Amino acid sequence: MITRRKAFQTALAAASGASFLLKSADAGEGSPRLIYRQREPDNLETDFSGIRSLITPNESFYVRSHFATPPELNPTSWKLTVEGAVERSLDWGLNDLAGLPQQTRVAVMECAGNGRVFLTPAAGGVQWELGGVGNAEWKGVRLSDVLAKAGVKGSAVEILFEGADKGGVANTPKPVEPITFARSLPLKKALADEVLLVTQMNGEPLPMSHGGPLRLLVPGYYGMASVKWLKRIVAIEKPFTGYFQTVDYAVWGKLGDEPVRQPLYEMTVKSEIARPVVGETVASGKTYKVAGMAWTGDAEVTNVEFSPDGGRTWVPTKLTSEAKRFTWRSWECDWTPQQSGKQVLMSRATDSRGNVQPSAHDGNNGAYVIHHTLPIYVFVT
Ligand SMILES: Nc1nc2c(c(=O)[nH]1)N[C@H]1C(S)=C(S)[C@@H](COP(=O)(O)O)O[C@H]1N2
Ligand SMILES: [Mo]
Repeated sequence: MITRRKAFQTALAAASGASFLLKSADAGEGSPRLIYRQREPDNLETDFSGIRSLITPNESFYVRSHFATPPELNPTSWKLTVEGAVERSLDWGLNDLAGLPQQTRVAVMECAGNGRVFLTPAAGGVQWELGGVGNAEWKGVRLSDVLAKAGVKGSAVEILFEGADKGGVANTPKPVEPITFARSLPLKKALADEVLLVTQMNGEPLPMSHGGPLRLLVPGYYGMASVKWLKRIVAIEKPFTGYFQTVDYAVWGKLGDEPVRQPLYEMTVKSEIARPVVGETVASGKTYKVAGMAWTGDAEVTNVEFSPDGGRTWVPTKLTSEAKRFTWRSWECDWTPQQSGKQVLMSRATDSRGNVQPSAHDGNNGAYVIHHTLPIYVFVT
């Protein structure tokens, strides 16, 4: 594929004799790079156009952190407290966790704000494009095994998770005190087989930026549920109504006729086009392999369609990886553009529950759950 960028790089390399430039322009393999969306706290997204395998390498995996990384991250002195409505409180080190059966889960994690840059009118917050999502192999112990050691009492309704990080927030109205990053799970999900306390990511010790030495992993839920730098677990007898549960990472639902805040939990069906990218130049009359990924919550992606004309007509694509619970699926489609000019490409996934990506964003979701068919415009020459 000779893109305009590549032609430019080729010309530049020829002019300067610097052949290494060609190499970087050619880079068809290797790990996708990270793109800064915010500095301090660092928020980085994956260059989604560089996705070429089902597993997102650690060095390419998006980072979403609300506060500065907590300073005390020594794995040997790290303590996890489990308390609240339990028979026995636990004060465990990582060596205690290592004594439980080790489990691996491959799971996709998407920030609930991924795709925010596509919202019109523009919404505040980190301007994620396509790369606030990744798929990794996580290893650790079942949360349910740890909770069984503590003995959750029958009065518990939710399990609360607190990170070691805290700080101020931008949204108003806001509390004055520093806020800890904390989220809860309904008891049923907390006890589910897929939910892990994670110490390894893609075969390496869990990197600090991804919550090392210990994080929660909640497959099927948006990323905010997977609390990083996990310090404290509390079995609680009333639903948690903290800042990151009801103000941030919450959407408008309905109780009868009344709009009420509801915590975000499960991911919704979504697909994204990795290639071509926005603004790419593609040649008419030549076949281009459009490629991307698709994922959903606790269901399977069953179908992905492609539209070369902004959603007017749709053609089937080929799913190129197996359906596996909680992971994403790759898809591709041959496209031979005929007309030159600016064209809007879209993809649309369907899952096994019959959910289909909508054509427009639901305003009740505010700046979250951005899973409508996203317009990727390209120039056909
Ligand atoms: N303690 C803590 N946990 C956290 C966060 C955070 O800021 N602090 N961010 C959450 C959000 S919004 C997302 S999307 C994921 C991102 O995980 P990652 O940085 O490993 O990609 O972590 C979640 N867990
Ligand atoms: Mo997130």
